[in-house]
Amino acid sequence: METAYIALGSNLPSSAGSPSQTLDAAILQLAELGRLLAQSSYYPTEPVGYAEQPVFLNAAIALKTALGPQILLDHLLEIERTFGRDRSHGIPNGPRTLDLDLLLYGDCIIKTHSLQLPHPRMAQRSFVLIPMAEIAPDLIHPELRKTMSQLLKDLSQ
Ligand code: PH2
Ligand code: MG
Ligand code: MG
Repeated sequence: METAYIALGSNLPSSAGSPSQTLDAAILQLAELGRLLAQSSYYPTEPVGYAEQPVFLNAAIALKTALGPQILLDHLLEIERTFGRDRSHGIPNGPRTLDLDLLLYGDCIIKTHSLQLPHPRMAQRSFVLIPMAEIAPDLIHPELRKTMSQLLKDLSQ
């Protein structure tokens, strides 16, 4: 069993309803993949990267799971599809019904084509670090050797 941290984001309505209803429904599905240990608040955040899109709602969860990291990622992509996410077209970093990013899986460091752990951009994104600092302030990033709180502090300086 390992603890995985997953970032959630939504800025378009899905079959579940509004972004907040989408996050509620997605977390219920994620909880089926193991044991939900923690769930952050939902944070409205300004879009990063591509500005001409609605405000996002972002969150993070901690999940204890027996699934390996690649299988877990496959399940995340499947859940994204359940909520109408279509990766075949659309603007990179553009609006989406649901985005699930595997941030951390225990202390694993993995660099393959399909999976990179820790998530390569997590330390640059306040919309990831704010919810992570809420649920796991003292968790250490296995590559950067800093806590989530410290990474968030570094970002705002
Ligand atoms: N996701 C992106 C790009 N930009 N901005 C915010 N605020 N929240 C996101 O989840 C987000 C983003 C690509 O995944
Ligand atoms: Mg993603
Ligand atoms: Mg993302």
